[in-house]
Amino acid sequence: MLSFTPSDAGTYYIIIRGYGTGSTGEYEMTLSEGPIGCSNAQPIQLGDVVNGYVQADQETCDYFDGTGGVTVQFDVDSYADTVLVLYDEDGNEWFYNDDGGEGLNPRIRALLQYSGRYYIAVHGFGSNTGSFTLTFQIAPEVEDIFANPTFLPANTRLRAVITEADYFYNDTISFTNYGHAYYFDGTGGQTIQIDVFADSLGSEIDPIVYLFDSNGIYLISDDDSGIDYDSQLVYTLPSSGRYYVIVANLRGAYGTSSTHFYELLLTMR
Ligand SMILES: [Ca+2]
Ligand SMILES: [Ca+2]
Repeated sequence: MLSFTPSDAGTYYIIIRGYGTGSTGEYEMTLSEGPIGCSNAQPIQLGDVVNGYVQADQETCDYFDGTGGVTVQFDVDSYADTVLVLYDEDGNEWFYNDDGGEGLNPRIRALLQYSGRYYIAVHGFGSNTGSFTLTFQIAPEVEDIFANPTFLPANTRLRAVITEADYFYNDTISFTNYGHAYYFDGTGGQTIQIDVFADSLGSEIDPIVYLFDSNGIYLISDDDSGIDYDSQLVYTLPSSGRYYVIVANLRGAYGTSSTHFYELLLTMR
């Protein structure tokens, strides 16, 4: 089998000949369009750890035959800033992740929707190039971040540290990072302000804050509206009830109380 990605539009020729002289016979040939954006894929299996190299503006592709209902996880480890893309059997992009793993490494955690072929692609973010290791495994059990949130009192400044134990997963937004969940109860029409202080205090965290409603539905987020890279979210609550807050590190990293701390303030007017 030959798979090929044309670099230019135009006419291409295929020549088929016998190997050596006197080698004759009938043959059949089929020509079909490969998956969109994922050619020259190599087979991989659950449990595999494979090495590869990302070229500028090119994907390195693997394929696997997955089982519907199984949650799998892909992790890339690389010095280059890489991106992961998971395609379905028709080559349609299904998941994309840039920095969901540690540092700038991507991670995809996916509940497979059918039994059949999938394609997983690694490519450099922008024109990044470099060697990488791709790990393909059954997704480790991770408690949903909203299962056990911390109460966030109004008008009280809290201090917290993002450590390795704070790896979380949120199913509704298929989101993984390091951070914490909080909850508070609010009144419809009330304007709230959530400040996350980190960069301005000398922490290595680039904070991002997300707000969700009582059903865990995403409402709004803020990255850098505060001082330096700090977050400041101002929002008028649409209804009375419980709200959830996630504070995470946009750099996807964790550390100690001297490197990865932040302070959180919910102001209710
Ligand atoms: Ca990345
Ligand atoms: Ca930020």
